[in-house]
Amino acid sequence: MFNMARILPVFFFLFALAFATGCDSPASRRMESTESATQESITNYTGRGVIRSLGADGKSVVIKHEAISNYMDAMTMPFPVRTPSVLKGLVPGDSVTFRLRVTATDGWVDQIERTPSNSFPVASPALPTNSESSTPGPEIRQVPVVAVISPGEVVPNYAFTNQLGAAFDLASLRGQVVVLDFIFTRCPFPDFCPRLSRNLSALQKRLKESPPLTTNCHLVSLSFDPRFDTPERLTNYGKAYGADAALWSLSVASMDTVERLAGHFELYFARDVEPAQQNHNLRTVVIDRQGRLVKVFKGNQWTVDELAEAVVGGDR
Ligand SMILES: [Cu+2]
Repeated sequence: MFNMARILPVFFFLFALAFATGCDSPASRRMESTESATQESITNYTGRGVIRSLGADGKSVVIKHEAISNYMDAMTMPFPVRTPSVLKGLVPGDSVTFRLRVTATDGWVDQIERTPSNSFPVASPALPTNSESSTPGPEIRQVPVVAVISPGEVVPNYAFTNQLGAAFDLASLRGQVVVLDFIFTRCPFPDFCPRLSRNLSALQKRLKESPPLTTNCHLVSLSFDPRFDTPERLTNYGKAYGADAALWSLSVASMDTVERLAGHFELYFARDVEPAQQNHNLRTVVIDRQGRLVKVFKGNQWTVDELAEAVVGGDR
C-alpha cells in the first residue's frame, strides 16, 4: 500500500520552511470546542503536504507532509480517514492542509482542504535506480534484494537478540508457531507500531489462556531501528504492553537481517532518518510449526481474532 516509502527517502524532503507556521482554521476550532465534551481525549494537529495516493475504499490517504508542529517531523505516510466524503474531489498531487486527530490509541484525518498548487515544493520521485551509470550517493543504501515469500514456503533462518540480550533464531522456534511483526519503539503514531504491539499484547493474553498455544506459539517483534532499540529499551517498551519474555521476544538483529526479512514480506521503512521521519508500512507475519509462511497481515485493519485464527491454523 505504501511503495513511496521505498523509493522516496525522507531526506529528499524540501522542508518548505516558508510554511513552517500553521494555524487552525476557525472551522476546526469550532469543531474542537463542540467535541470537547466527549470523554475521549483528542488532540488536533494541523499539517500541510501533498497527496500521494488515495485508498480505493476512501478510508485512507497517503500524504507527504511537512513537520507537524509538536507531533511529528516531515514524512510520507498513510493516514486513516473515517468518513470517505472527506476525500471527495481530491486527487494525487493536490497540495493540501489537513487536520489530524489523535487519541491515545488512534489517529485519523477528518478535514482536508486543497491549497493553491505550487504552494508546497514537491521532491521529484525520480531516484537513481538500476542504471549502472548512476553511482549511488553516500545517502543511498543498497538494500539486499530477496524473494517475496508466499504462503506455504519456508521462511529462511535468521538470528536475533531478544530484550534480555539472549540470542535466538527462527530455527530454534521450529515446533512453535511464530508471529513476527516489525516495529520501532519511538514510533509516534498510535495507529502504527503501538497498535501492532497492542494487538500482540492481546494475542499474548489469549495464548496464556489457551494452554496448548502457550507453549506452541512465540511472538517476535523485530525493531527496524536497531541503533536506538537496545535490549534495555525493548524491555521497557515491552513492559508497557505486558510482554512476557518467555512468549514474546522484542528483538534486534543486524541491519542486514532486518532488511532481508522485511524484503520477504514487503515491509518498507526508511533508513538512517530521524525517528519522527520514519516512513514505514506494517506487516505481521504468521509462520507455522514447520517454519512455513501461513499468512501476512498487511496494514493495521485486521483483528486479533483473525490473527489468533491464523495462529491456530499454523499449529498443526
Ligand atoms: Cu511505527
